[in-house]
Amino acid sequence: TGLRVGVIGTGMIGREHIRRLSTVQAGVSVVAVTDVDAALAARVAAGLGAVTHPDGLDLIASPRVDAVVVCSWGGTHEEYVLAAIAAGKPVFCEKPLATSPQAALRIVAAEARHGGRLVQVGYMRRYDAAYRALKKVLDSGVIGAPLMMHCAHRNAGVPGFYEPEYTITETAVHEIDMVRWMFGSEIVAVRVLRPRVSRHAGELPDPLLLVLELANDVLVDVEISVNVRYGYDIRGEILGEDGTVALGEPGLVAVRRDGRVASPVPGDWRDRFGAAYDVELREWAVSAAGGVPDGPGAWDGYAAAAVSDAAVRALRTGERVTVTLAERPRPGDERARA
Ligand code: NAD
Ligand code: ISE
Repeated sequence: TGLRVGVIGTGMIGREHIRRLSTVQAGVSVVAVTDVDAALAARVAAGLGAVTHPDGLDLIASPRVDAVVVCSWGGTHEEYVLAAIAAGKPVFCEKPLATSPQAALRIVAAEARHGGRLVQVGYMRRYDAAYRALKKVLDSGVIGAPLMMHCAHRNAGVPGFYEPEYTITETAVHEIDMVRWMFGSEIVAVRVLRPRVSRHAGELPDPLLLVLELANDVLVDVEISVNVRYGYDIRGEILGEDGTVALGEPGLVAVRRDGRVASPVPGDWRDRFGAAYDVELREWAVSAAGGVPDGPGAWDGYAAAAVSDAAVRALRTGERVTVTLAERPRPGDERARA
């Protein structure tokens, strides 16, 4: 019957991932789901022919579940990822891995004690064709040594429960992970600048400008805007010593009419990153069925949490905040046994 997956959290991205695990990936079936909204979980399960569990820990313990996908709210991720590690089951956890660096480090330590990789974190940009093409050009050396990167992360709007700090912990965290991967260098300090607030911002600090300093002296600026209305717009351009490379336009077509050129802007993350999630989940399912995950892992989740935490402090204080990462345990490391 192939890989039997249990999904915790059947909200927006939970249902997206269930659909792709059930339809895009051969040899995978979603056999169990759970959600604190039991009626929602029951509806999703009925559509799949899956069973529901009263809670995430019960689902993880089920002998019918080989691997776990965590799509509940960020604050709940740590408990489920630790339980999956304790059960020795591969776990794909949506970002963020945890909501504090300390919690993420507990996961890093638990996985090191287990002695091999079980955790993958949902940083899907690493699977996006455009970001991969950008990295390929950078790594080829054709634009020379990188100096700076300019990024913009714009959401058309955000849900009502979106808190001010989510601009960092839920949204900018994607760029935080992406630049560590893109440049193979850690972020060592962060500043958050606050321009005039958008009239669409409500209670949110929107927009923001993050300045990320990397250990290799590359400087990255990230515009975060979460109420731009016109669509979901993700931009990135790297300045090198000999040239630049930028993400292309996301629309696949351009319509020329009445003296204008128009090309579509994605509506939300589902439109923009749909194909990236497909690759991400496919590669994860293959590794969960027998290989070792090579996607972003617990350590990447920890590093992102540490930078996020610094950025939240920078947002609150207006100061430049430095980031110091803990020592990385090796698998089976004695220090992780403490
Ligand atoms: P959502 O509110 O639509 O869905 C979350 C679901 O989890 C809800 O149905 C909620 O009832 C359920 N839930 C909460 N706590 C639970 C618990 N303890 N046990 C079981 N179910 C629980 O939110 P969403 O937009 O789907 O986001 C979910 C997670 O996915 C977040 O961590 C978010 O950051 C991440 N996410 C990632 C991306 C991406 O681009 N990679 C996009 C969207 C969301
Ligand atoms: C959401 O949780 C995501 O992960 C999206 O990719 C991001 O663009 C959005 O801002 C977040 O709220």
